[in-house]
Amino acid sequence: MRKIPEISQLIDILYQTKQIVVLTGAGISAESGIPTFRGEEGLWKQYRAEDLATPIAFIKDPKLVWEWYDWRRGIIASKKPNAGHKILGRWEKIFPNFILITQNIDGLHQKAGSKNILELHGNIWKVRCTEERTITENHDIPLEEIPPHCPDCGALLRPHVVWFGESLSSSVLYKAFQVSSSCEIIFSIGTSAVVQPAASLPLAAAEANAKIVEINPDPTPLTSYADFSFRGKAGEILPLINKELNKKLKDRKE
Ligand code: BJW
Repeated sequence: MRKIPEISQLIDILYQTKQIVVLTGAGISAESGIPTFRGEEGLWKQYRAEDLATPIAFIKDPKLVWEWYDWRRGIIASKKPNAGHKILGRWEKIFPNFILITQNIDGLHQKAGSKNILELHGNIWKVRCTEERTITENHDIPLEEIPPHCPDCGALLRPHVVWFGESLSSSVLYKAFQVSSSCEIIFSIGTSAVVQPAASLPLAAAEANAKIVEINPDPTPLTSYADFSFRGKAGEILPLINKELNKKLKDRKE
């Protein structure tokens, strides 16, 4: 098995850390078979974000936008959490103050057992009434009607996700900055670190003297700020870190 020298240093820090924050992006779900947004295989190579992931696109053509989300819901529904999701689910039980902030809307972290989650960009399994703003769960695959309408008032329903140019939930964002600015270590896993305001969370943590750990096969704008930079897939690197962490925890018990 591959040995990465930095891991033992990271474990020493993790072992003494009380506040851990993990920020995840589409890359953590890539090994589950869910496409990322950017890069050669990313959704934005095939589709234009302006046509599908903005409020203007939805006003212009709600059917087109919903067809795209219906297609993505079909893909996501058939996918399972991978080793990366599962390890983060377990860390929540090991570390007393562990918060997971995700940009992902796929719900795979919850499927892997994570509970303490801040979903920055919403959830693809929720729909929101464009008139009443009520949010409900909807797991229909395919959707019964495209575009779907609110059963109570008949108005259009929209995916409960955050599109470009839209504000994130202020309470979720406030909490995300609060925990990032008070943690001792922040992991940035599987995100290109270009979409704001999520990309600023690790920097807010660093300003408050937290260590930054990045896990990504490719460098990102965050890489030069990272104290630990693991160049690889989340589903490979997280098990390596977890293995060393378990060894250390076992030694402590003995
Ligand atoms: C692996 C891997 C493996 C592969 N293991 N890793 C300040 C400056 C400039 C612009 C702005 C700014 N503030 C706001 C903006 C505008 C905009 C923005 O940031 N634009 C930039 C792109 C320039 N932000 C917004 O509009 C946000 N709203 C906002 O801030 O409101 C106030 C405001 C508005 C306008 C102006 C100013 C203020 C909202 C952003 C909403 C993003 N929405 C989406 C769609 C969600 C719904 C859906 O899924 O349909 O969210 S876009 C898309 O990008 C999605 C993601 O959550 C998000 C981030 O992408 P992510 O997760 O990083 O994925 P990728 O594909 O980019 O990267 C994957 C990474 O994984 C890669 O690095 C791979 O290498 C790696 N990887 N395999 C580990 N196995």
